[in-house]
Amino acid sequence: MKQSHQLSLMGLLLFSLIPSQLCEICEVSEENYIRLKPLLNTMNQSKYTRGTSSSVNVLLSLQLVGIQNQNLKQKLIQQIGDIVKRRLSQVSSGELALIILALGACRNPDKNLIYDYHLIDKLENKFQAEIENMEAHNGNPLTNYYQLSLDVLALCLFNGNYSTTKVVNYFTPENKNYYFGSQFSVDTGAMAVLALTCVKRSLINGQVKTDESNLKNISIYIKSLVEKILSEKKENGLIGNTFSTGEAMQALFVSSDYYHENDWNCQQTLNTVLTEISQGAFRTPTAAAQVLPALMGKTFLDVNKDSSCVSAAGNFSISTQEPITVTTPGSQSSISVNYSVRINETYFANVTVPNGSVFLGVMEKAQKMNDTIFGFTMEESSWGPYITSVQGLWASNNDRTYWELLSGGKPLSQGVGSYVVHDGENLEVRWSKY
Ligand code: CBY
Repeated sequence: MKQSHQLSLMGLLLFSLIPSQLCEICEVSEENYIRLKPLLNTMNQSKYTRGTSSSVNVLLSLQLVGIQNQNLKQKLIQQIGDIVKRRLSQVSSGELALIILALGACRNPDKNLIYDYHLIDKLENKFQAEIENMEAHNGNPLTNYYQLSLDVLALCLFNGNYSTTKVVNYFTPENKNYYFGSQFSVDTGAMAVLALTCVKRSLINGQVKTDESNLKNISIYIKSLVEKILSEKKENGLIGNTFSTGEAMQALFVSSDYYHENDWNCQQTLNTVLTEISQGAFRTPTAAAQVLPALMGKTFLDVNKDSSCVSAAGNFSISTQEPITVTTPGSQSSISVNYSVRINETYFANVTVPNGSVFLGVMEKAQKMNDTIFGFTMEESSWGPYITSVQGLWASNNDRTYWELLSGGKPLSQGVGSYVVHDGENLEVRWSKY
């Protein structure tokens, strides 16, 4: 091959590997901000007494979009401050990453907490522990790849130490941790795209040095993950399901060099999410917090833009009106459902609960009826209660086992604390592998 030819081929190759950093963003227009109000009401009216993650998710979201609700922000920062001072050892790697993102998102005094309490060093250690667990337990991290992606993202944005080669080794798109069973996890893939994009940008800027092949591989991974995310796009524009769409949008905003304009109709996705908001789909604070940034054209990569976190949206008021409670109309005051626990055998019960009850109400009633068969334990997560054991059989991240929730044989897309059950429904908790 002639040298000039070789040169132009090289140029072409470089051009395709180091795409411009332009972003395709569609966002809610100012006159439509009113349609976001239910999200803000949910975040504002929450009690934030349980767990850590929902307050962290909400603070990060408010900081990113520049909402000026000082009362709420102060309350959240104080809570997070308490966690940082008192019980950091109990916090998972991804939760710590979120804390760093939330505290670091704005030019404000709370940012100092990150450095005063050495949060970056501590995150490096927690990330290392995730990797060691993978090495000891068949590639299974202590938590999951959604959290590992958050770890890499926070380390990358706040100049922590991480090995680019390890990132390249562990984040290959074929890795089983992107999947639950045969289902690609859009939430996980989206968070990985954000993390890998940050790593790619710091390699290109020369902030981090590495060999060419790592940069090339990271670009290849982003492209492949973006394809997987887009292949989960539904006819109505949602990507994955209602709750993963916001994060998928963020991933697609930062990776527009890797797909064609016609591959994604952002406006359609945005409109469907707005409709879902009006139907009350985002009634938990974490759900509201995770969808809001994308709707306002923001991504987690904007965290280190060092802005003062004030925006046009900042002033729109938040009412104190109570959220509409979920009660289905009708005269029936109680309903009956079929509930079963499936391990190898299936154990049935017919359970009567008040109309409007959530899945957890059914489980509690069944437990009262027969504690040996229907006894269970749970822990608080950012999304509400998570079932950890039934009949004394415990879910395990090392074994990739969990208690799956189903209705009519189909997996639910909400947890036990938010799924409202219907009369005559066949509910099941099933011992499963992911
Ligand atoms: N967050 C995390 O660490 C969680 C990451 C996440 C990918 C998460 C979804 C996405 C997100 N945005 O937070 C996730 N789920 C994971 C990793 C998991 C696994 C947890 C174990 C582990 N290795 O960490 C696992 C076991 C596969 C899982 N989720 C199970 C379940 C079911 C829980 C049932 C129970 N035992 O209580 C359930 C209810 C699915 C089912 N049918 O059984 C489930 N998850 C759901 C529905 C969800 C969505 C919640 C939506 C909602 N409105 O409540 C979810 C947003 C989420 C939380 N899971 Co998981 C995904 C979705 O539908 N888009 C970081 C941390 C700092 O907060």
